[in-house]
Amino acid sequence: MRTQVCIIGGGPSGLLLSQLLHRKGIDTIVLERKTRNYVLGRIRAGILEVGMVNLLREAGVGTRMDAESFVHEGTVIAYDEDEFSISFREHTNTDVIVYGQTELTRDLYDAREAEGGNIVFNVDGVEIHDAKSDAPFVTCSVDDSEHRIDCDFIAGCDGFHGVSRQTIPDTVRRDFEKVYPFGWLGVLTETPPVHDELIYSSSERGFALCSMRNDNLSRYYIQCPLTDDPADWSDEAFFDELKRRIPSHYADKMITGPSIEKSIAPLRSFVTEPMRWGNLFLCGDAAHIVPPTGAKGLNTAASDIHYLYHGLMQHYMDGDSTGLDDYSQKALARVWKAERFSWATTNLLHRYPDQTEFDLKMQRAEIEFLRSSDTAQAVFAQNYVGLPY
Ligand code: RFL
Ligand code: PHB
Repeated sequence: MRTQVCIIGGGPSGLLLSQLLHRKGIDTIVLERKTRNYVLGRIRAGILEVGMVNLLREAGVGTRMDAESFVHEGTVIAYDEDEFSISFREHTNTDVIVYGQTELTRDLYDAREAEGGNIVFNVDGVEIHDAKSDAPFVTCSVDDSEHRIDCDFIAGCDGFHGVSRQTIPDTVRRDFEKVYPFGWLGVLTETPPVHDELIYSSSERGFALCSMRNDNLSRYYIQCPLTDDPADWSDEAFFDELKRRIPSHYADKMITGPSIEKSIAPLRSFVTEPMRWGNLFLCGDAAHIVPPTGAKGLNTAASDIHYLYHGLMQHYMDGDSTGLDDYSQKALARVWKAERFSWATTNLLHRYPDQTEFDLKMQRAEIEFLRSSDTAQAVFAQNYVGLPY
């Protein structure tokens, strides 16, 4: 088999790149280790920045998103019984939308399939060969038959546990990592959200987040020890704990219901440099991870795709490789800023096992500064809605 761009990973990054390139007449093959239903079963991001929204529209997959998503002009920050709102609209003249990763991934699959896109599911043993040469190729097996895909470029969109990043030799690659001493226990319920804006809440019992997908689908999280098992958390125990971590007027009106998904995500900050090795380009979670506190994971994947898409278009349409040569540097410049915001927001709102009384006072002072300073709120809003590409 031969294609122009071989894309490893059929998550949002790989599908979005494939769909954008297809509309410019550039041929791709997407290799996905799991099934379509498995990928769609993962409950992940919920907030989209305007840059990602525009990219999805450009990819021709904006119709359902535009009809069904919800605009959020601000967010609530709560601490114990206190709270304040930060207006994105007032400080940045823009906003974010609520549209789940599951939905946008479904839209991308539907579009690729309707247009005859080549997505191969259930691939095993993907290996990247000769990435430094002008004739790279990928081998894999599907249903026990071996395949070889010759290509011009390889896009490594295979997430944090994929093979693409590991293909870059240790002598070239540098990894930067921080692992946090807690995770997030998340629950999805078919109940109306407790509030029309997200509530990020810092309490002495730990962090909590009240989010949503639509009018009758709520997504709630609580900070938990990494050693916890979701199976040990009954729905009742989860909601009891959540209610203790948010201001009581929200807790009193919260409508609870049986969970339809419950899982624990560990929190990690991670960046690998460089994001290009020869003709292999890393995108999204394959290259970087953020703790979810800033809602930046999926949005940063989208900015990588923007840079790579433009670099590939320049190469194929104008014979100019500048965009590809600049890919790693441009993507990383934005990634590190999203990393900083996600790390700082995590530090601001979570309880750490080794926190001293002094550390707690510092955290409280920072939250109160954010509450009282228009400038600090403008900085928060600017980061939350997403830095320009
Ligand atoms: P994905 O979504 O991990 O997709 C990678 C795809 O590659 C496939 N794959 C392979 N395919 C072929 N061969 C191999 N060897 C392969 N190895 C892996 C995988 O099956 C998968 O389908 O990465 P992508 O596309 O870069 O998208 C990134 C986003 O998924 C991610 O940044 C966000 O979901 C992060 N994230 C969140 N971000 C937010 O902004 N808000 C959130 O609330 C939020 N919650 C989360 C999250 C990530 C989580 N993970 C990764 C555990 C919650 C969780 C649990
Ligand atoms: C979510 O709705 O899953 C969500 C929203 C905002 C975050 C993290 C997760 O910061």
